[in-house]
Amino acid sequence: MALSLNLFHCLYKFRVLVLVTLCLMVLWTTFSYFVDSRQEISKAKNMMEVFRKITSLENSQREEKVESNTNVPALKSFQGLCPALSPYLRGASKLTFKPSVTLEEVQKENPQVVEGRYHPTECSALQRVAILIPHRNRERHLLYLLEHLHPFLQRQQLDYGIYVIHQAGNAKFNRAKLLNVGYLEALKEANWDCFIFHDVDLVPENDFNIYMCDTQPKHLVVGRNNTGYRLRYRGYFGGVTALTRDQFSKVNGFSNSYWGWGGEDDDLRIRVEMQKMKVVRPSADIARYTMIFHNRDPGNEENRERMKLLRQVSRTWKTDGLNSCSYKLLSVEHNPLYINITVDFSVQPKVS
Ligand code: UD2
Ligand code: MN
Repeated sequence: MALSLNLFHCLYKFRVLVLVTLCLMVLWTTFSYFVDSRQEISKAKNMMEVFRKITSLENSQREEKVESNTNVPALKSFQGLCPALSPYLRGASKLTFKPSVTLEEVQKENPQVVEGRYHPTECSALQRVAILIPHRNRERHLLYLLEHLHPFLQRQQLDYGIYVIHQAGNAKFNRAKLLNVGYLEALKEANWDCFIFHDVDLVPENDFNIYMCDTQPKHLVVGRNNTGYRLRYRGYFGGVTALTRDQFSKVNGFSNSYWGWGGEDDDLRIRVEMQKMKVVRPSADIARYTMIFHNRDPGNEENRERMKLLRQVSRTWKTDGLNSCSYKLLSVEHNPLYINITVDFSVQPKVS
C-alpha cells in the first residue's frame, strides 16, 4: 500500500514537472514570438521609411522637371513627360496657301496659343523650344508660316514660343544679327532649351520633322520643292536649323558682319565644325519643305564680301558674335500668335 502511495506521489510530481515545463515552453515561445514580431515591425517600419523617402525624392524630381519645363509653379499632381514621339503626328501633308487667310482666322484656329506661346496640358514637354524668325516686309509669308507652324508644333507636343525679329530702319538686311538678337531677347523672358532659326518662307511638309534639338546641331531642311528636294551642296546649313542654348553659345552665335544676302549660314557651319560638332539631319523623306516663291528683296542684295568673311572665321568668331551683338531695341510686343521684337541696325556701326 505504502509502495503504491509512493508511486502515486512520484507520478504526481512528474506530471506537475511536465506541466510546469510545458507552461514554461509556451511562455518562452510566446515571449520570443512577440520579441521577433516587434523586430519585424520595426524592420518593416524602416523599409516603409526608405520607400517613402525614395518616392518623395522621385516626385520632387518630377515636379522640378515639370516646373522647369513649363516655367509655371510645380503642378500639385504628378504629370508624366510627353512621349518621345507624339501620338498626334500625321506624317506628310499636302500644303495649301489660301491668299484670303487672315491673322484673326489663324488665331481662332489656335485658341490654346497665348501671346505666341503654348505648352501641352496632357503631359510635360521634353524641351522648351524658341522659334526665331528673321523678318522684314514679308507679312504674307509670315501669315502662311504661322498658319501652318502653330498646329504643326502643337501636334509635336512641344512647349514653344514663336519670336519674329523684325528689322526696322534702312540698313541692309542682316539675317544673322537678327537671329542673335532673337536668342538674347528670348532668353530674357524664358529659359529656352532649344532654338530653331527659321526662314519666314519655308513651311515644313511632314510633322515627323521634329522641332527639337539634338546632341549635335541639326539642319532641318534636306530638300525643298524648288530644288527637287535635294540637298543643295555638301555642308549646306541654311533655311531652318536647331541648336541648343549651349551649342549656340559655344560657337558665339552667328557673326554680326553679314549685311545683305548670303554667307551667314556657311559661317555658322564653320563655327560648328571648329568646335568639333557635327551637323545632323533627319532623313530626306521627312526633312522636306515648301518654299513660298519670292524674288530677292530690296535691301537684301547679294553680299559680295561674303567669301572674304568666310575665309576669316577662325580668326573672327571669338570676338564677332553673341558677345559683340549690340543693337537698338525699339519694342517687344506680345501679339496673340507671336512675340514681335523690333530692332534698328541703322543706328549701329556696320561692323559691330
Ligand atoms: C537662303 C537660305 C537662308 C539664308 C539666305 C542667305 C535656304 C532655304 N535659305 O535663302 O537661310 O541663308 O539664303 O542669306 O537655303 N528676309 C526678310 N525680309 C527681307 C529679306 C530676308 O524677312 O527683306 C528673311 C526671311 O526670313 C527670309 C530669310 O531672311 O526667309 C532669307 O532670305 P531669302 O529668303 O531672301 O533668301 P533665300 O531664299 O535665298
Ligand atoms: Mn527664301
